Amino acid sequence: MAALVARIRAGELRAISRAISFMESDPEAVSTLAQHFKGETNHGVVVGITGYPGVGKSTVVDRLIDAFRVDGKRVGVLAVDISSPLTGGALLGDRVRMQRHALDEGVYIRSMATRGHAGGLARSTCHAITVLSAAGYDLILVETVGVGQEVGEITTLADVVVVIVAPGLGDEIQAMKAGLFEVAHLVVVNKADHPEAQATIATLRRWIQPVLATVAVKGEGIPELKEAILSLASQSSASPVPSDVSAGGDGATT
Ligand SMILES: Nc1nc2c(ncn2[C@@H]2O[C@H](COP(=O)(O)OP(=O)(O)OP(=O)(O)O)[C@@H](O)[C@H]2O)c(=O)[nH]1
Ligand SMILES: [Mg+2]
Repeated sequence: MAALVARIRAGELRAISRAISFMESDPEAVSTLAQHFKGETNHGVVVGITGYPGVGKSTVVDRLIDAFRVDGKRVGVLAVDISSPLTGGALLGDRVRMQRHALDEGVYIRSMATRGHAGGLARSTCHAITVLSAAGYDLILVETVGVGQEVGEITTLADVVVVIVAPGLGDEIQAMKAGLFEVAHLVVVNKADHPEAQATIATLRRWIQPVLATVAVKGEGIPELKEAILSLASQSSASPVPSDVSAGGDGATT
């Protein structure tokens, strides 16, 4: 285990994957690794990217990877699949889209399934964040679909929560009802190339600030989003390492 930890700290991708898989399947591995990572304070900025299926979360993440890499930052991505009929097929799309980063040593991308049980997102994602932090990633981007309890769970894990919506009033109202905007540090209207986008942006800005606009497929608005994320992260830099890694895999937070 000590050898594995050393390889994780050296940023070895295979060691990182092994440790995350280990922790997903073996509560004992969780507590052993937790001992090694205990007291770690210098962790990457965790950014939650959430929103309804198809709003463009993965496309935004893909472009953010580029933007952070230009700055020389190392980026870990956790694409969390909540295994619901709503998100069927999402994982394949994520993998294909982000595949172009596969040869970049500074980027680690992993899809995670939560198998639909309560607290699943918090537990397995928290472990993965701990491993990526130990491996020295500067940014850890967590993509989750913003439905159900995952909405609340992401706030416990992320330093900065970005809620993405697409133009069209229906989506906004649904998101409001689900409490999505309440957890947001930043709201992004993606697909700003859509004819209805300006109306959506104007409506949202009456209720909430800040609202950014992006056209992720073209990379538009991504530099501004990156800056906004970094600015918010510097304000919340006192946040501790996720703490439930030491809870022996039962998902309890302390
Ligand atoms: N016109 C337009 N299309 C976009 C934009 N961003 C993403 N898309 C398209 O929207 C579709 C969904 O994008 P994804 O990035 O897969 O969306 P997602 O939110 O990750 O989807 P799930 O993971 O399935 O919930 C794709 O076909 C994208 O090419 C944009 O800014 N403008
Ligand atoms: Mg996606």
